[in-house]
Amino acid sequence: MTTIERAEVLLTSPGRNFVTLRITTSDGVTGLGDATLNGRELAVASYLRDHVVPLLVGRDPARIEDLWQYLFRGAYWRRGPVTMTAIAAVDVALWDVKGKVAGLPVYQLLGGRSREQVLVYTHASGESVPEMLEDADRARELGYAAIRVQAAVPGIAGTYGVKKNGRYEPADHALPQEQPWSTEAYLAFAPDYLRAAREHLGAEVHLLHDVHHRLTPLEAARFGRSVEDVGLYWMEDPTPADSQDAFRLIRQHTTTPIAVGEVLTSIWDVKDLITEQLVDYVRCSVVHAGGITHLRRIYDLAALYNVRSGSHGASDLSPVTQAAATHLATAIPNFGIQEHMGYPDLTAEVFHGGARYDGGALHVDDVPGLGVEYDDAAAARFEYSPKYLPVARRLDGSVHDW
Ligand code: EZ4
Ligand code: CO
Repeated sequence: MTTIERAEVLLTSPGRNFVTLRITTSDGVTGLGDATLNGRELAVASYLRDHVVPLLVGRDPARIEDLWQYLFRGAYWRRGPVTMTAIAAVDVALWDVKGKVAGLPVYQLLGGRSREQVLVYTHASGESVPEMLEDADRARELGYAAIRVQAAVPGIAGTYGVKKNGRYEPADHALPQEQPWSTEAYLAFAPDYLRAAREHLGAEVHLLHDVHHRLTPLEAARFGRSVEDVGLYWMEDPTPADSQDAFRLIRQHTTTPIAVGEVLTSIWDVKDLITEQLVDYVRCSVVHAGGITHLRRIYDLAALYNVRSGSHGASDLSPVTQAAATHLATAIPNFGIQEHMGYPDLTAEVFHGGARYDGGALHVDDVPGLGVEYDDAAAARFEYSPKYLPVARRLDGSVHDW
């Protein structure tokens, strides 16, 4: 019988930190899984190295579902981002192995092609509204038909979600940067720049906006209502992630579509949102929500309730995740849209291949598995060093929500 012979946890930092799990079978087939949890990378690396890899060696790599259940149900401690990212890394690496063994791209193993291409949205942002609009023009020139727009709130230094010097990398400090936050200033400013973006870009562009969990349910309801004329594709993460209940109130008051999920890690965290149709898009990711196996389960539940996918795809999710998400998006019936930011130039020196961007969409090549290779020699040139996401404080000094 073919067994899992080796599982290695690989750390590298080609432009930013990435953790990768590589599984090698007794037949010499390798598979890759992303294990990157932004700002908490070493916790997942240890979870894998110290507590998961010893359980994998000697097992049948073909039994993806059984290994998923074993690692999830068998661990006693369930859910949470560290656990679910570790399980995802194993799951995605095993799908990669299965594809290579079968000689088929992963989307074929998931039921085959449901669409010709995977619609993506990218980010446009600026320290000022004209700068944001200029960035949106650049995205249009690159062919993007869907754009997430964010502008720095005047008087609020270092607004989250805005590029600095043309680069979007929120986790770029050795210790967390503390950023001020004012809900009042944001609410007074954001509707106007969203309107300016709509006027500038015209009716045919999909416009998205990320609230980054900063509002109360009532504030989010009012905000959603106040931008209904903009016709947003979605309002992302309006409230802190802990409460699915919050969305009932938001839903009663606005027809602005709602997307949520990038910090949610299991089907139980989105169950009420989906079954009560409180959101329009689920944005969980392959890497943080238990891999292809579990995200597929979430999206299948969503399909029953007319909720569509909108997988998180920021650049802290590695090219392995981007490829896995694109395979899944190619196969599922209820795909909505996929986030696509691209990576720092150096990233391609370590991760070869993967999903290809062309004409506003992502495409996967018909190669066995996920189609991503990891270059050990290149990876060795980029040493991991701790980097944190910022922490938001209100103007009175107290910690605000994500
Ligand atoms: O804050 O990926 O939709 N994208 C985002 C990102 C996330 C980071 C967190 O690691 O909101 O900027
Ligand atoms: Co977001």
